[in-house]
Amino acid sequence: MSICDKRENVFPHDFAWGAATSAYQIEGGWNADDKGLSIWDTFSHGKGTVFEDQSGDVACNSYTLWEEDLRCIKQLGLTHYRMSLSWSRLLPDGTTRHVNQKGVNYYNKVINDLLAGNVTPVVTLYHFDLPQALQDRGGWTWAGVADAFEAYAVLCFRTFGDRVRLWLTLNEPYICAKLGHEDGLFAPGVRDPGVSAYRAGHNMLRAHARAWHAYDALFRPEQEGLVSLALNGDWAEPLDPRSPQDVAATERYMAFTLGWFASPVFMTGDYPATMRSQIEARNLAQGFPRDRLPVFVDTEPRVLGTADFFALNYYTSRRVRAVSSPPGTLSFKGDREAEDVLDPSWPVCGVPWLAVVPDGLRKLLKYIKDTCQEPAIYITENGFAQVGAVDLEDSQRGQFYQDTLLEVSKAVREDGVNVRGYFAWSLMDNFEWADGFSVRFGLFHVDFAHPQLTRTMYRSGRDYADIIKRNYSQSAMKK
Ligand code: GBH
Repeated sequence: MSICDKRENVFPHDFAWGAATSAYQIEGGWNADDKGLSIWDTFSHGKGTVFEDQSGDVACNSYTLWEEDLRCIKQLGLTHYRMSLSWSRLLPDGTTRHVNQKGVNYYNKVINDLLAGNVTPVVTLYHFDLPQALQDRGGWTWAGVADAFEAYAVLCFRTFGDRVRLWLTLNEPYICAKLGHEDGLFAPGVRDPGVSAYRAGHNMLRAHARAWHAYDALFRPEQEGLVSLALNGDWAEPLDPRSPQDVAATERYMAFTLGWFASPVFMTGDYPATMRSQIEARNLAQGFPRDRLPVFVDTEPRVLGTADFFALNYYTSRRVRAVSSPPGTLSFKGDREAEDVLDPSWPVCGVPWLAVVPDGLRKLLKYIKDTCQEPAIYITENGFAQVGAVDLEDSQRGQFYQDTLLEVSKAVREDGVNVRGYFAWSLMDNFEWADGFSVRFGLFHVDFAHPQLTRTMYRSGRDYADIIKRNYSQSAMKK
């Protein structure tokens, strides 16, 4: 039975039906109106970092074409829209010494237009685009970045918090730490295996915690909003479920991905025990620096409990097997001693990394319920990519959303998971980071060759709108 046939009200009446974007991926206007540079401006302007040397200089030009985006949002019938703010558009040098009023005006208009259209904004403060001026001081590996982030967050809460009630501080610190500082595939393009990723991750947690505490003390009493951070996580299962090595490797894999950030914030206040023991054992055995995985100190604001809900970005699932690391090579993968592979029975959509496994989401939701003290959960990203020739009749993607939301409804109804909302990635095709414009995640097609950057609804956009309408009106009837 498909989700469309369900008579009963499976989603809560106030379930958030959303779509998501991020500033650098859609805005363009990279140097318009006094915007400062971000690390993605720098990184994408370098040679050989992005597919065909593309950049987000123009992207969907949402800085100018916001009203087109709003039309798309309304056409889908979204109740919520997740967007991010460009730190360096608001604070060109990353600090509050100079606030760029034109940036403030832009986001005020976006937020006000959403509210006027009865759409609830969900605002991410940081989605991969650190001000270059802060990178020049060491970026996320520099301890002072937490002060700068706190000041930026306070400015945003003060400026927009009278209208924004749902905040995300950081998007996917795992990706920023690992791809940005271990692999060098994302900005800032640092390749410093086994060291910088942990340091960057630690400072991101410190920064997040500062922002949450600032909100809690200064703004929550009046604004009554909620603050969290968006964590990405694949669901993982052992390649060979009968192999104790693979089972243990799967636990390590989960600890070194979702657990890296979920454990300090939701579970224990520290990194997962397996992560600590793996890294410490390797430091000892191989003479690596002993302080590779930083320590949480109690002279700093506490990290445990600094999220008012769980925000999950889920895309795919993995099979995991144990690998032993070659001695003497310092690396994240070496520390983890776990390797992920695709299950040949899973269909892969577009990009090689995206195996389509909707029931992996259901299992991951249950896992989060069980390990993170039954938090309220928003699925802040989930989506399906298209590559190559554009197909506006993308019935596969519509089916994907249908199948996935059926699994979410089972998590709610059968597993008792408190899922509060779902955000499709993405509202429209956009700059897909290192893959440039070659990978299309949109519910709307964007014609990047056309000067107007025309947005056209895919068939999957109609399908998603239908799902929303059906569930929304059903729940309205039941209310
Ligand atoms: C999310 O990142 C982001 O929040 C969003 O901005 C992005 O557009 C969306 O997902 C889709 O990717 O195997 O070397 O090709 C998810 C992080 C980063 C996961 C790139 C897959 C592929 C690396 N994604 N990664 S590779």
